This record gives sequence, structure tokens and C-alpha cells, in this order.
Amino acid sequence: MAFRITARRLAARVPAAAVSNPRIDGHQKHSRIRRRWDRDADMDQVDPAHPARPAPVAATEPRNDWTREQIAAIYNEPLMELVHQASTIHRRFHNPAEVQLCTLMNIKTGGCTEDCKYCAQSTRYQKGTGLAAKKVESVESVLEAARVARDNGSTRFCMGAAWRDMRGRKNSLQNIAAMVRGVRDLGMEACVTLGMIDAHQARELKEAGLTAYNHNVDTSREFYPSVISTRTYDERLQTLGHVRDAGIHVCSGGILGLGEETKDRVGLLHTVSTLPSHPESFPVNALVPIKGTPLGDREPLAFTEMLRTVATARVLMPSTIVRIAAGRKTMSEEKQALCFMAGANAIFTGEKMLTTECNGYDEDKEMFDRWGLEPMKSFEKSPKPVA
Ligand code: SAM
Ligand code: DTB
Ligand code: SF4
Repeated sequence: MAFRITARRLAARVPAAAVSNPRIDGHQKHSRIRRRWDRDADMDQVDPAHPARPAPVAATEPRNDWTREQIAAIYNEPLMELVHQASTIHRRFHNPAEVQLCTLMNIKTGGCTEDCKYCAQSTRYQKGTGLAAKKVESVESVLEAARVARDNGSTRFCMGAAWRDMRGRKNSLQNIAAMVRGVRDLGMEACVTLGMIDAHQARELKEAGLTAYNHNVDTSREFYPSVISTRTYDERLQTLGHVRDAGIHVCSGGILGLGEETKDRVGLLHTVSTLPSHPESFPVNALVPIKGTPLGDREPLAFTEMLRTVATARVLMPSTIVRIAAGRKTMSEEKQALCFMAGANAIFTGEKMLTTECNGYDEDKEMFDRWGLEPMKSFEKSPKPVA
């Protein structure tokens, strides 16, 4: 069972009417938050605003039976309360000082047949983006970049290719298997993102030693068709199933700021947190608007939505690594710190994402020093603190 509901916790329940009056005045609202904070101190309560659900802050193990209503209730908590709860859970499941450093390399730039409206690498928008397609990088050049990443403290190397899928790419897959083996020989975790793969391809990657496969569901099932028409949500989920069945860690997250609504961010969180096993990694991308793509002129997402998504992910999937992915370059250090406080514990570092800029190694080292953060060790997270 995911939660231990004790008599003491049930006794802590206050009448719902006392806390759910929408006309509650400022002072009462304040003391409501305080009362809940007081009780959180011993992490032993039922959420009075939602007595049907035990407060997730008491979680001692992951669960995957969340409803959309429960997720929306968590997402819409008063923000400081949500961050506090996420932070409390984060400390129970992880060492809060540790943040995983991951470096990304585009091993096949541009020329993609898909129509993802946010993407610089789709051929559909090539006239506007001006991005030329390139050939696949050589194994040597990839391993050289991985060595630089390792020497700068990265423990995971992620290789991305602008492909719809791996059909008819037998040679490329063999090349990529060699890259994976080389990265693993450097003592790093290896991740790839190559579009859709089948069960056989997943097994081949597993045999090469692949640690994780990145394949984002991106948004809610409902909003997805307004962003991508060339492949379905279910096809995305099928690939995730092949990855999981092959014994490879699943890295699947989303992209925010596409024009979606709160219910779509809740839908995204619902999809990943109700998979049979949670993804080991959940990347949160904020749209980097690319000139020439259909979403090139979108206004930036409010940071509070990013923070709510990070914090809610931490509450729903307590063991998962929550990764701040695209969009970090334009976030202030203080905003990033708030995300770390709310449970984010991985970043991409090292000058370049796929086609856009990333925060550099030195810049991130300095930030870590200022905030008392340290790079997560590969494979062996420090023992988690005892609750
Ligand atoms: N082609 C593969 C695929 O689509 O799975 C792998 C690469 S794709 C670029 C990986 C992810 O990067 C996307 O699913 C999306 O979440 C994110 N991404 C791509 N372009 C982005 C942008 N302009 N801003 C933010 N995130 C972006
Ligand atoms: C993920 O979720 N984000 C990364 C990684 N996985 C492959 C990619 C972000 C791409 C940002 C836009 C670009 O650089 O083109
Ligand atoms: Fe292709 Fe991936 Fe870009 Fe979509 S996100 S256009 S599949 S490279």
C-alpha cells in the first residue's frame, strides 16, 4: 500500500467546510496555510482540502493510481505549500544536494520528416529556420565530446537524432550501438533519443549497454494532436513500452509553453505518473521558440507553471529524476534554485542542447558552488536520508 493511514492522521482531519470556503478572507486563508504547515511538520496528516486523498507528503513509496482530479488538486495548491510538500518528499527519496549533470549531443542534425510544431529540425519548417540537415556524426567525434563532458563532471551523455523512427536504419543502429559502448567504457551513463523504436531495436540497444532512452510524450493526450500530426500519442507510448520491456530506463517528459492549458500539464503528469512503472527520468522542457517554426512567436510560459509542474512531478513520482531540460538558459539562477528546492535534480549542461544554447560547464559549476549543490555520482546516488 502506498500510504499508511494512521488513526492519528485521520484524527488530524478538519471539517472540509472549514477550509474549502471560496470566500475565505485573506487572514483566514493565511492561518489555513499555517495550520497545514504546522501539521506537515510531523508529516502525518490527511489533506483537509481533499479529505478523500491522504496527503501525498506522507508517501513512502511511489504509486501509479493517481486520478486527474487528484493531480489537479496537487498542481493547484497554494504555490508555497506545493513547493514545501515537494521539497519534503524530495528529501525523503533523494539527497537534496545532488543534481545529475547530463550533456547532450546532436548526432544527426535536421532533415526530420515529422511536423512537431516546436522543432527546429523538421524539414517542414526548413525554409523559415534555415537549418541545414547534416550527416550522422562519427563514433570518434561523439566519444571525444563525451570525454570532454566527463572531464567536466557530467555522468550521463545523451545522444539525439532528428529521426521519426529507426526503420531501415540498420547501419545507423550499429553505429549508435558503438557510440553507446564507447560512452559506457568512459564510465558514463548513456542515453539516446532516436524517435520511435520497436522491440528488437530496443533489445539491441540494451545489449550495447544503453542506460536510458528518451522519448517524450510532450503534453496531454488531448492537446497532442494540435502540436504533432505525423504520429500518434499511442505510438509514443508503444515505444516507451518497448524500452521498458527491454530493461532500459525510461526518460519521458514534456514540453511546456506550447499554448496548452493547466489541464494539459495535468494530463501530461497523469500520463507519466500512471504508467505501470514511473519513468526513471522526467524532463521538463520549456519551449525555446525557434524562428520559422509555427510556435516561433509564442510568448514565454509563466515561470510559476514550470515550478508547479516540477513540484507536482516530484510529489507524484517521488523516486524519479526530475530534469530541467530546454529553457534553462533563460532562467535566472534564483528560478533554477526554486526548481531544485521543489525537487528538480538533473540538468543538461555544456554549451549546446540540440540546436539551441545550453548553460556552460563553468557557469553551472559556479552556480552549484553558490547554492551548495553537488554533481550526482553515476549510478550510486548517495544513501537517501531516513524520513
Ligand atoms: N526526434 C526525437 C523525438 O522527437 O523523440 C528526438 C529528439 S526531440 C528534439 C526531443 C525532445 O526535445 C522533444 O520531444 C521535445 O520535448 C524537446 N524539444 C524539441 N524542440 C524543442 C524546443 N524548441 N523547445 C523545447 N523543447 C524542445
Ligand atoms: C529532452 O527532453 N530535452 C532535450 C533532450 N530531451 C533530448 C532536447 C531539448 C531540445 C531543445 C531545443 C533544441 O536545442 O533544438
Ligand atoms: Fe523530428 Fe524529434 Fe524534431 Fe519531432 S521533435 S521534428 S521527431 S527531431
